[in-house]
Amino acid sequence: MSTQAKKRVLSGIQPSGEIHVGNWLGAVRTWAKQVEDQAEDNLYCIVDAHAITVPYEPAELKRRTLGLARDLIACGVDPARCTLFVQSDVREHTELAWYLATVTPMGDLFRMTQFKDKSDGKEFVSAGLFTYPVLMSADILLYKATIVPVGDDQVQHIELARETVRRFNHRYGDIFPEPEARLSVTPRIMGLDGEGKMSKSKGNSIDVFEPRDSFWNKLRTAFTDPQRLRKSDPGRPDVCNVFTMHKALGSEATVLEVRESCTGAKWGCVDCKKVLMDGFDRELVPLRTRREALDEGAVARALTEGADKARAIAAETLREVRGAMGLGSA
Ligand code: AQP
Repeated sequence: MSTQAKKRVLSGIQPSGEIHVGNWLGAVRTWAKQVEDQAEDNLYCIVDAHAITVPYEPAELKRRTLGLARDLIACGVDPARCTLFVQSDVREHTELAWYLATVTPMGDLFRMTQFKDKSDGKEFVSAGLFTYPVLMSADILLYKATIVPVGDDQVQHIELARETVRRFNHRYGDIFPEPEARLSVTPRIMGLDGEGKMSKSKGNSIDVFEPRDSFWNKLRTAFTDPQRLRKSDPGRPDVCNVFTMHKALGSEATVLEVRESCTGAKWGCVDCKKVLMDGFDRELVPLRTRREALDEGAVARALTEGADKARAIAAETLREVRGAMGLGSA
């Protein structure tokens, strides 16, 4: 199948911290599978322009951006088989965001849950945080991507992108296709404290590449079913974050065994977590080995090449958009 005939996939991740188990099970592991399958044309970007919508350190951002690229490649997002790039290296993202902002109602942006969560109680809330979903729409629409593999926290933003397509196309002609979210079997991994979703910025995460000892120490103490106080109490797998992770990592037989051992109070939570840790080891050890072997120069070159490929598509879309909107002198 030629690249043109393939559906296009676009997704992104912020360089706002280390990749955690939520990012990996919710999104990045799906990206890697799709890159391996080659059934679609895959573009993945490190969305540094999104990460500056909250206070940050410039030097730290640069370090994290390059570190994240290395981690993504180690996770299987192979730049030889997809387009991996840094968002701000393709300036068309911010240009298209401005144009899309003119067809996005402020009322819709005020309804965004992520904006409410991230702005709640903050003394300074940037306009960039408010218009974050418009930039995300631009990320997707710039490539006319129709599939967006994300965790469930991003579904509302994709719904907004679909609305934006309808508004834009109604006003300016049939330019963009409507994108759809693609969710993994574990679209929401809760934080270790069980208080909310696992997040880089909330200090409630286990990082994919953290040393095995600290990985296990965090997993061992992770929140489970609050009603299960003793091993003899029957557990409720469907409310347990550890069971959710088993669903992603275990075989069907393991998931069934975990369910029965939990509801039948045959295993305690630590027994259950040891089996989960085996699942993590099985998948993460090869990623760690691959990461060790990655050379910084090669990662930087891959990003340059990725940006060149992305820019070629982005420039063509913007040419079409500017024409349809009557912008510019030419
Ligand atoms: N807890 C989660 N469970 C499942 N999927 C998740 N994702 C994030 N957290 C979970 C998905 O990971 C992808 C990359 O996320 P992001 O870095 O772009 O932004 P985020 O959703 O805001 O992630 P964080 O970790 O919570 O970052 P901070 O703390 O910086 O805001 C997305 O597809 C996301 O859905």
